Amino acid sequence: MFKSSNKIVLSLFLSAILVLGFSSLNEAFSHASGKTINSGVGTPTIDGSITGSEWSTAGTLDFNAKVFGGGPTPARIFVMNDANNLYVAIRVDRTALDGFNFANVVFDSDHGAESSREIGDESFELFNTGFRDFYWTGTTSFLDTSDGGTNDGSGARANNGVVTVYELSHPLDSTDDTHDFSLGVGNTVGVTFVVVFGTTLGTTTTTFFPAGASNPSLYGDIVLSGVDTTAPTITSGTTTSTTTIDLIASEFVTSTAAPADFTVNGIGVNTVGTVSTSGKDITLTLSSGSMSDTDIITVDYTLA
Ligand SMILES: [Ca+2]
Ligand SMILES: [Ca+2]
Ligand SMILES: [Ca+2]
Ligand SMILES: [Ca+2]
Repeated sequence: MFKSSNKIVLSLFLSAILVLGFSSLNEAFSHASGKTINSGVGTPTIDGSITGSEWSTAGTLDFNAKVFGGGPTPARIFVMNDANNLYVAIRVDRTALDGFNFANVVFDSDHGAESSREIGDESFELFNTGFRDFYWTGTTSFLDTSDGGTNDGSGARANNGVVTVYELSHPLDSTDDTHDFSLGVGNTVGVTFVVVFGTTLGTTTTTFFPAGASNPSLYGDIVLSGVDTTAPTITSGTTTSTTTIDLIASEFVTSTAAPADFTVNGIGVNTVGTVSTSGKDITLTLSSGSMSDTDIITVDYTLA
């Protein structure tokens, strides 16, 4: 079989897409002291499991969750964002998935810290039946979809015998402006978290943290992180077949790296078909073209 791993020269050039600045909505007010979560940059997999380093960059806040028939039970909130989405995980010590449980995240969208919620304020939750995107009508929370809006985001929950984990995501700035917040990196937004445990809808115990949903002046804050737009330095590259290039980067690479992020130039080499990433390892598989041991290959990497 053709092997060329030490004979091809890989010249690696990096570039970055600039993330446009966002207008600032809301810098003037604050909520409960000591309840600010500085969001970290990251893109988790929404599957109800905190796996390896998945949430290692998250900002966290601990609280005690009441559970039906027991508690309080140690719990931790994790918050991350990337350029497009807000991610929240809530981990509660629990040995089995309850018959009925959900997690709800409620926002003071304009960070005004008023004593009552305002029309359009964001909330979203992972309910027994799945992810649900809400807005405040002025008197209650309604599904965005009940008013012509869209259900924006996703969620999953699972129990591994030790903890129940909820993972949720919601766009920072969807096109459903009437029913969703419009946030950008660097913004601060008021927030409170709600977890509900029970056996059925009628037998539940609810924890609000840090405050009940009705009074935003008592909420905590999430400060959205700026996003690193500098592509990782690629420290080495080898070809493991005539159509596969393995690259090693200087830092973790987002799991959302896509073929469009990479351009491969060389004799007979032009199109990246698939990209797989694992930590600092990036594997490009070409969908057209192939390499020989006399080619000089250039990889351009754009971090979206
Ligand atoms: Ca996960
Ligand atoms: Ca407000
Ligand atoms: Ca929506
Ligand atoms: Ca919404």
